[in-house]
Amino acid sequence: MPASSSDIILHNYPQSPVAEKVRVAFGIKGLAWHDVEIPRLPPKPQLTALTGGYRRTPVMQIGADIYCDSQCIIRELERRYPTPTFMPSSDSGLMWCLSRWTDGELFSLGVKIVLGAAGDNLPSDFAEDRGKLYLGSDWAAGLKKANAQLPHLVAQLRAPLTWLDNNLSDGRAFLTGAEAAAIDAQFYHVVWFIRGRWEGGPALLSEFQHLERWEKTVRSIGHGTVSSLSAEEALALALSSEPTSMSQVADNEPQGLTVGTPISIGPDVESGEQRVEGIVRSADASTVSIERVSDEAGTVCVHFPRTGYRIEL
Ligand SMILES: N[C@@H](CCC(=O)N[C@@H](CS)C(=O)NCC(=O)O)C(=O)O
Repeated sequence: MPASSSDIILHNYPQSPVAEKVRVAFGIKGLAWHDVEIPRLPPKPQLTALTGGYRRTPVMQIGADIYCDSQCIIRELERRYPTPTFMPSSDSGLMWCLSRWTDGELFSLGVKIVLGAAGDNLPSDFAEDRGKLYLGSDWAAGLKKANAQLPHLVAQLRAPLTWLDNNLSDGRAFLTGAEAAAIDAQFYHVVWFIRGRWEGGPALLSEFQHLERWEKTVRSIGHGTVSSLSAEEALALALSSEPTSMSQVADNEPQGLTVGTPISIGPDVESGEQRVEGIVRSADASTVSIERVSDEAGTVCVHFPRTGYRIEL
């Protein structure tokens, strides 16, 4: 079935833990979506034609609106499909703050354990690419250090696993109660990664019976309804659509952005990633959206989170 400009498209690949977070989020909301499989390593020309250079996984596309980063994707899904909510407890602010830990510190710990344990067994192109992305320019030394310090890294992970196992020990189905929340997907993706990609993962997790029960419950939610789509079809859809997001900058903008300000934006880490250029279409405390025009994708609006990203004017 051909995709329409209001359909959800996820650019991702099966092994990506951050994509798994979003796939579970689709499951929580029972959404239908199109799956575009992208390469695990750059170049990713059809993806970057849409994003303007952002190469990470996943990216969500709805017509000519392109959502970079799982934080932005989850926020937009909640806006477009409010029921069932990603925030069933009355703590949405706390949950967003907690997600900075799951997506930041916790994910990075998972990456160090998986890459560090694999050591010299990683294919060299993959080790170099992911090394630079997550450990910076001195990635080879970082990888060796992670390998040598594995027991220390595991101890860092085991503490929060113990806390959350304890949290689940009253028999609740999900982290905040009876309903699945965004934080379940946000925590689950790291557990999924550790279990599937580190040989010591299953043994570590077997210590936590409540966590393992929760893991099964989250897994049983599934990924919503998925159908595959080619990267060419996705690009053609962007070209034939117009962005639907509004054009507006909220008050008290700390970086002086206004509609039409030219900026560049990228993850706020020293990873050598290409920054994306465009003109501001909208901005508020949580999100900045830029407009770009290209022959391949036409006019697109590319959305980024504010936290974790650096804007340069
Ligand atoms: N903060 C980003 C992190 C995305 C991320 O680092 N994803 C990994 C895959 S799990 C990645 O991009 N790896 C390199 C690649 O896929 O090219 C998000 O939440 O979406």
